[in-house]
Amino acid sequence: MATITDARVIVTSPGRNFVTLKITTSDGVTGLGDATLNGRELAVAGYLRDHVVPLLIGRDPARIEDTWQYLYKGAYWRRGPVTMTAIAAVDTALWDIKGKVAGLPLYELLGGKAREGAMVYGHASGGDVAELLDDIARFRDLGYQAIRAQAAVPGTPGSYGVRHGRGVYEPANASLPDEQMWSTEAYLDFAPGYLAAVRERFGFHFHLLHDVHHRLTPTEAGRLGRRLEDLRLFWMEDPTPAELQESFRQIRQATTTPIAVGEVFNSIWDCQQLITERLIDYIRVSVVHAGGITHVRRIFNLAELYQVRTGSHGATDLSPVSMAAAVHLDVTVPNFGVQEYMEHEPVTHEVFRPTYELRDGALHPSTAPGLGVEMDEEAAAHFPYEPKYLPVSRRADGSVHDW
Ligand code: GCO
Ligand code: MG
Repeated sequence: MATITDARVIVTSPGRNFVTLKITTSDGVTGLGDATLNGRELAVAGYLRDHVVPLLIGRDPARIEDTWQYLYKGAYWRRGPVTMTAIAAVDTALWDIKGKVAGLPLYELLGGKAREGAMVYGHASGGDVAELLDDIARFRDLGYQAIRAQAAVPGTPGSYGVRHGRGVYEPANASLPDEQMWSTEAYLDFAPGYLAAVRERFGFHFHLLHDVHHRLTPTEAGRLGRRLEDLRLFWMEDPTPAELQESFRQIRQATTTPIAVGEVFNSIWDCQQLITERLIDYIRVSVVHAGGITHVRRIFNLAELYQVRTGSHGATDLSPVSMAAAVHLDVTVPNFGVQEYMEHEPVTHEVFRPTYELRDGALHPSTAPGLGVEMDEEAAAHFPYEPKYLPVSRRADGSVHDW
């Protein structure tokens, strides 16, 4: 029996911070797992180094489910983003190893392909409506079949989801949290108009998405969803913070605009009511923040029973290791909906070399064994960690709002 002989946590910042777990076995096989929790990276690195790595040495790398249960139940303290991101990294690395040992790409171990590629959505944004429309045109030219649209709300600098200059949108932008302004009234006056402008200019032959980023009350969200119905959105994302899951019943009663939730969820228990009461249409959990491939597959399977489709989170803070894992899972599950995909900055690929490919608006996994991602550790050492926080938002009266 092979055993785990080494597990190392690598923190690197090629373009942005990433935490990666690299596991090595006595047969010399290595596996990678993403452990990046945006703005709280070192908490996961410490959890892994201090409390998980010592438990891995000497274990059988083939026993993925047993290791998952051991780390989840054995900690006594369950769930939470730090714990579940750490478990995810171990789980993903062990699946990578299993694939390499079998000589098979991960999707084969997960039951084989149900589709050739995973349709992705890209992030179009603009400082004003004209800029947004130009950006949508760019994504259409690149062959995207699904596009998310966000424009800066006039009078509220730092609106969520809007890219500055030509680079990728990166919300974790400051060494202490940037304070941004929020006005629900300004947003609700403005957003329906620019989403309508997108449909007027480009028509209905592509999927249009929009992220509300937890900013509204259920009443406001219901009203917005109703106003957007004729635009036939693919989804309205995170209309309201999801701790109060029954609040989605009210949104449902108000509108047929489909709802996507779950990028901040970390376990099946966070999704249970939303899925089993069909209060959402898409579940957005990701491999890295919800306990790895083992646990996310369980969530997707639950969702399938209730005709809830998948739409995993895939912003730049999910490393290419996560993206690879997501694509392998996406092509196998029957209830796949869409995969979020933000291209990483070119410098990120000096460290992480994924083999998935974007063609015709879909990500295609390669046939390389395991995840199909290499990590250049020498290159990683050239990009030391830089403290970076997500912003906070405040209302006009100075009080803190949901960001
Ligand atoms: C999305 C998300 C991101 C998050 C970011 C936080 O839909 O892609 O809302 O933009 O804000 O990933 O780390
Ligand atoms: Mg989002």
